[in-house]
Amino acid sequence: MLFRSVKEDVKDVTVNAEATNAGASVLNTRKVALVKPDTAIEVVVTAVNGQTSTYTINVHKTAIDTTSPDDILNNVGIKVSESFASNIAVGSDVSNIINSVTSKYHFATIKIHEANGNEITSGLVKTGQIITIINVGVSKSFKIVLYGDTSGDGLINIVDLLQIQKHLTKSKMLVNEYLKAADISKNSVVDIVDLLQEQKHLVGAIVISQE
Ligand SMILES: [Ca+2]
Repeated sequence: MLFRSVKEDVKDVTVNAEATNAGASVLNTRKVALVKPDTAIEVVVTAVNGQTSTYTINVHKTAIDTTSPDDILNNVGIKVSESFASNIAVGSDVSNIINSVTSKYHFATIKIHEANGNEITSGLVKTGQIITIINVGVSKSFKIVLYGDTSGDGLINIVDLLQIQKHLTKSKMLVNEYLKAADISKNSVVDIVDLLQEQKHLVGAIVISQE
């Protein structure tokens, strides 16, 4: 049996079955009204030798979910603040975020782009990547913040430590989501405390919290 979901306002579906075996024929190609929440559609296939097989397609109407992009992310455990998305574990894969959203919100669309604009469906989650959620005509984008990853490569290492240091000495300033990723203590100021926490993380004395 095949299962298909449609939105609750869909009134009918057209069954357009096609036989993959040469010589087999498919009957019952037709339009079917969807009156009830679940409709079973039978498709009869006749083989070359005259034998018939019946396949059932179960069409289920799903209520339209008007959850906002912010709430969709919050409900899968991603913390949204203004246009930033955080609380994602270091080392997570982009595909996990996509799956967690699409498995819970069937009709929502999620797209993830690298900071350079390339759309991706897998790979390490990094500071600066952009999550876009589209649901019932509402679209919103969020910049990913991985606390401690100021370089945007998805890793926390010496490169990030040096970037925070350069920011504090004002030789090279961090901005936007990269600045936010440097606020490891999450008190809205990037200072020596954040530098020390990054250092402690690198030597394994603490694990930077993404919450
Ligand atoms: Ca990094």
